[in-house]
Amino acid sequence: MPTIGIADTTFARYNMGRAAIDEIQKNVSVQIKRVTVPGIKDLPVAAKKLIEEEGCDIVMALGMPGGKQKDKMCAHEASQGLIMAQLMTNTHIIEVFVHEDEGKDEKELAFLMDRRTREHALNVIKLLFKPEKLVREAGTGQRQGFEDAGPLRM
Ligand code: RDL
Ligand code: RDL
Repeated sequence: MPTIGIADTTFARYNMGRAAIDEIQKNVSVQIKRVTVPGIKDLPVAAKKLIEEEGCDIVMALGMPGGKQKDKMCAHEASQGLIMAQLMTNTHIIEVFVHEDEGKDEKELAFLMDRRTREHALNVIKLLFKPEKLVREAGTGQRQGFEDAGPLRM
């Protein structure tokens, strides 16, 4: 049975790990390993350990960069670390970041954090079990959270 790793943070203002696990378990039967770290800069090593030490086949890295400039910098650094961890392990780490200023209020932010997490959980399932489904969606302007952009109309 494949193993999906879930790494999330205490900094986030919504329980993204719980949403991811709920969505995965609604759709497939897999083993899940979850870790929670303080913030997004702690996600790269947490994800790498899930892959190398816990045998995860794919990992979701879930986090919420804050709205300040230093948080944006922090998110960029965390992203680079996550990409490095993917290259070091030859394993996908699906980064799900929702910036705190993406929602116009707390309700919209919570909605977005839930939706983006769940939509990326479905992407993880496709990457693991049905990669041909993603090929069918190529070029269709998929977005996770708010509505899809859609394909270009010509
Ligand atoms: O290693 C401990 C912390 O440095 C680490 O957890 C950071 O990711 C924490 N952190 C910041 O220091 C910061 O300035 C976070 C943010 N901003 C942020 O916007 N989101 C986070 N962590 O998840
Ligand atoms: O690992 C899952 C996602 O983080 C990853 O697929 C990103 O490349 C998705 N993505 C963004 O998160 C974003 O803020 C994309 C863009 N912007 C973008 O402009 N174009 C993309 N992806 O193809």
